[in-house]
Amino acid sequence: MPHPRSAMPSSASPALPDQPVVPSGPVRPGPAAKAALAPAAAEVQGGFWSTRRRVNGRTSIPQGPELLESAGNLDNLRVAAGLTEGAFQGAYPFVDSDVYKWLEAAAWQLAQAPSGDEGPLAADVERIVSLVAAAQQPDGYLNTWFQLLKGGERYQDLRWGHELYCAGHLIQAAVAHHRATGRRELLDVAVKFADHIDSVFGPPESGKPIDGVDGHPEVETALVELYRETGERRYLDLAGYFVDRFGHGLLGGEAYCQDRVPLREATDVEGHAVRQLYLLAAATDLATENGDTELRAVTERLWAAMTAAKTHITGGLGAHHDEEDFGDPYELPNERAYCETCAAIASVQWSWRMALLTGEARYSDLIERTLFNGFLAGVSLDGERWLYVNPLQVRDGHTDPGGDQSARRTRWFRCACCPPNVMRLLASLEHYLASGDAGGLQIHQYATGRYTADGVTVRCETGYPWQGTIAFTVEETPADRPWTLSLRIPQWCRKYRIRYGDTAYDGTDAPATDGWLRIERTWAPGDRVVLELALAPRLTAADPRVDAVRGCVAIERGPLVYCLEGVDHPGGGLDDIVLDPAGPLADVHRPDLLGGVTTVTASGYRRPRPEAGWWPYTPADAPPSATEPAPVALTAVPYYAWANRQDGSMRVWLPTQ
Ligand code: FUB
Ligand code: ZN
Repeated sequence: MPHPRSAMPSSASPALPDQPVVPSGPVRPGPAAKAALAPAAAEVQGGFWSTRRRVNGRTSIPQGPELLESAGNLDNLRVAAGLTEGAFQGAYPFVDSDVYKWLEAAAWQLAQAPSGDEGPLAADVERIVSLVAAAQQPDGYLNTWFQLLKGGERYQDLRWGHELYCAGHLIQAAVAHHRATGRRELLDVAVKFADHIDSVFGPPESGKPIDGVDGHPEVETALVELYRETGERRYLDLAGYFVDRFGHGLLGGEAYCQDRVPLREATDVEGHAVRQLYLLAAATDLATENGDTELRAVTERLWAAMTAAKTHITGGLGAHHDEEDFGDPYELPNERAYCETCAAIASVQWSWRMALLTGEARYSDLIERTLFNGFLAGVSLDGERWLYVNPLQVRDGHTDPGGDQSARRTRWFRCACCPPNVMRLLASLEHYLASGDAGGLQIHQYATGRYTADGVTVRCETGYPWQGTIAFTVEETPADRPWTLSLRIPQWCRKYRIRYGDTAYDGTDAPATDGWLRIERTWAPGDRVVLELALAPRLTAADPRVDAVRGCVAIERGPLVYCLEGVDHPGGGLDDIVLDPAGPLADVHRPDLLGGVTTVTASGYRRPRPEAGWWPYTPADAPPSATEPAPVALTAVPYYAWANRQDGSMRVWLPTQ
């Protein structure tokens, strides 16, 4: 069926869409792909994610052009296009990518607008797409930093230049624009740039001028998607060449930019977290398209290593501030947790590709943990302020004026990689929720909405994550053949019930296999299945090798990680707080608080302050203190909602003594 927008008139550009739009998202494995699952078409129509996406669509995305204007990103394009004169604005060679990520977000947003309702956003997109096209050089090259500041000196600094990284974001934006609207103005720019890159980069035997890779992977996964969109095999091969050239010293052999060891030989994630994760997303894409079992094994191995010892409870990734990189195994600090918002996004992107490739539920478990916690904390509830890094603790005496890499929400950053990245993931979120295969429909994430795969449509209604009841109604089904509805039983869930027909089953009667609860039958329209996940608050401890949190617990409820905030605990801050693990945990829904959240209360006390910083140690002795413990009622709020009331203290992990 032609997409309603495929006939949209264009005032600025006469180009008409060249093909009907089949709604699809950022990842669309090709017809010959070896993926176990294919993304399902989905709509989010209510509930938790609908609220967050409404803020994204009504506030964050519409404010993008003004922010990009005031940061100089758009002027850079104007100058490169010869439309105006001026100097390069911005601190980094990758500022163009902020524009491209915003364009991608806006494209996915346009895909959700009812036909004809795109209004100013469509006009902004069209205007900025024209600017990008005008700034492109005749041979396809485009990077305003190098065009304006470096006198056109291209590809001289692959380690830091980000030229291919920016190209990657441009390609992803173009694919999104094409998939969402059917228009190909931006796709034409992307194809021209990709062809240029293909003419310049290649292995020594290819005779091409440069045997090299970009210090920041990103173009690789983008090229695979461009192949999927255009059918042009050269882009897939180019992506494969790039992925296999990391680890050969072309970037000086540094782990930071994934050059210490060839990916196929890697045994653990390392280096700059976003770089590592984008590279692994590309490797998964290649394994999917090429049936490359060695590459698949690498991605499985590294994902297992990452989740075993390098992932914070929030799903946050990257332990170090100095190089934005992964630390050693079990090196997972609290105050200085880096957990860049972009790394959370990259993790979701990679894990979704893994989920599609393998069909395994554990990848969607991590997606859920990351989405609800480490990712969502990156944007304020009003959609106007951002966190670049996402620490797990902010101390009482913390003084931080905000800005890049700070623990304070900030309006925009000098390095503004995260905000438009959040915008594009939220705007395309429905594509990460469900999948289909020859056997039926798999629901990976629970959100009120509608999911469709291969002649099957199921509607989902739920108050998740506040409530554990998730009701499915079959709306469309083949009458004559059975199919399987697969529901992910989250890894955190200890108890569930499922009702279908007149019967209710618990986890013993209807066990989940490898995280999937599979219900196979010949369905009829109107059939209902109700899943009830027990959401009682719980305490979670970490592997004792994580020294930073040994003796601590975290409060969780359903998929949400909780934290204490200073604002809820006046009279002494959080540094001395101790939770009584034997005390009761109670949940209370508070529609008035933080846009409506379920809080968890617990009992605890403030540890008496020791008289000195060090004292002679005796087993079982408390440090000498002049004061008595003071009981405190603890109130925990979801981590994603922290720092929306004031810039105070916060902690996720709570000592138990
Ligand atoms: O280098 C481009 C982006 O800026 C990275 O992905 C982020 O980590 C930030 O350093
Ligand atoms: Zn970022």
